[in-house]
Amino acid sequence: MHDDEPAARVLGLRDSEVARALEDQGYVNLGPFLNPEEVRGCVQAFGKAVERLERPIGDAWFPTILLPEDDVRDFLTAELAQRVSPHLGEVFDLTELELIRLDLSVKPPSPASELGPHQDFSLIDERRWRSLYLWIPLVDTDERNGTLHVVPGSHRFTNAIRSQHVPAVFDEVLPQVHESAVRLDCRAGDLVLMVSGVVHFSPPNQTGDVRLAAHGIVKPTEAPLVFYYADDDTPSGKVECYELDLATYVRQIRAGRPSADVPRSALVDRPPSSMTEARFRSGLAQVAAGP
Ligand SMILES: O=C(O)CCC(=O)C(=O)O
Repeated sequence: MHDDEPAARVLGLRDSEVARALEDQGYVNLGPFLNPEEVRGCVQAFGKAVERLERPIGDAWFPTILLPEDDVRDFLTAELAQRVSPHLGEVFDLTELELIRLDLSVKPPSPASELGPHQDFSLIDERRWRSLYLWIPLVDTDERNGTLHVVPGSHRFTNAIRSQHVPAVFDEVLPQVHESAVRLDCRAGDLVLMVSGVVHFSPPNQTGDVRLAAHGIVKPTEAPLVFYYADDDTPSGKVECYELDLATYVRQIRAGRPSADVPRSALVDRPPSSMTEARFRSGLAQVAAGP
């Protein structure tokens, strides 16, 4: 974000105080959202999906949107949508916002299941609009099973342009990230909302059971999806923007440069790829000073 540009507003929330909290702090736990039966249904769907995979799920954290098995991925999204979608209108004005992703965040019981500090990829032009990340744990979560941790307000001073090909890393400030983060202990079925762009992480799952969360993204309906791309052929210091549908976006994460018939919609300045301690500390001070 440039200092001279006003920050994009969070639009489409039914509760304006929730919208202000999201703009200011970048996250909010709205409490109970799915009922116990709906939570059980989502967990059972995961069990069926694993049977269909006929292979071990491994030790590392993964989102099921990246499963290569199209049928299993689609099965899970349909099962989750059946339970989550009927509630979305309680929180969002669905004439303004649309759900563009819904899958499972799977944290197997393993030291390898840690998910380090990161910002999610930006899916829209965050200088104009805000998209929101939904996180709905399907078990009670705490430090032991690797609950979500967030750095309050970090969407206000970190990169607005992020993708597989335009990374934003926090390796230089790991102690500061951990010191400034808030741990979100939740009950199964709670809804946590986060502005896409907030720095977050989840420690390894040290229990004996897999830790599941349904997670998704809503974005303003009018905002096109943007795939940010850069390689050696990109003009120095710039990022290429392509407007794609979600399936193509997910494919391009692996495939890289879009084919020549996809028009480039813009060329924008490339943000710094690694967060420095000075920038992180000054960002935190700006957040502490108020909205
Ligand atoms: O479920 C988790 O542990 C966190 C998931 C997450 O950070 C993500 O999907 O970006």
